[in-house]
Amino acid sequence: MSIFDQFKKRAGADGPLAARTPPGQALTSGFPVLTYGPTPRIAKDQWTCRVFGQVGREHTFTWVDLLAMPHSSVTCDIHCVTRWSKLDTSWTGVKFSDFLSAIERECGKLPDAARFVMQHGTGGYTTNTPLGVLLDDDVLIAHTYAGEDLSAEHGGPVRMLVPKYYFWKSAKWLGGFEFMDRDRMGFWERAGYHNSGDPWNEERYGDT
Ligand SMILES: Nc1nc2c(c(=O)[nH]1)N[C@H]1C(S)=C(S)[C@@H](COP(=O)(O)O)O[C@H]1N2
Ligand SMILES: [Mo]
Repeated sequence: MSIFDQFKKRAGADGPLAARTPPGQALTSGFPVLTYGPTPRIAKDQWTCRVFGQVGREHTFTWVDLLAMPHSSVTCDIHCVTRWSKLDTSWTGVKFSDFLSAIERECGKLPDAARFVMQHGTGGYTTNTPLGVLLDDDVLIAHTYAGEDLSAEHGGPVRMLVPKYYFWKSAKWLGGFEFMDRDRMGFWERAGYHNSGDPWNEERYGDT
């Protein structure tokens, strides 16, 4: 085997890892930081998540509230539209579906009109998905990465993890969920990224 083939094999360009690498992506073992604008520094006891929009009544959750919810761990591959993918990342936090149970306790049953969700990151970042996307079993409101507190650069104390979509669909410094009766585009979606963002279909850019 040539040096080049050995390198490709290590890098996952051939073999079983290739099957886990979406088209046009290259594997990285590092963890690049992709942030538009400054990095907010938020203490855990200052962290809040405001739930508003198409809900019976608004409610703001705190760090203590989050910790009291059922916890789950997810191991998944992540894919950034800037063409890096990272395999086998491990996260702990609260599944969005479990968070939704807490929302329904505090805000009342979600109205049928609540069909889309805007994730709001502290500092003004937004990204949109249909509600159904967030109900997937691997969608986490994450506060722990690889067994450690999530660092500020990667969105700590609390970020979203929506692994089936390009990583821009996972808001760092999660600060709110806005339930919506119709779809509205978030920050990168308005700037030309695809509204859906499925890496296996290479949904990188939209047609707007
Ligand atoms: N609040 C906020 N969330 C964000 C971003 C951002 O700039 N601000 N960048 C997005 C993009 S484009 C990517 S690829 C991932 C990067 O996450 P990472 O820095 O932990 O790799 O976060 C997403 N979530
Ligand atoms: Mo990104």
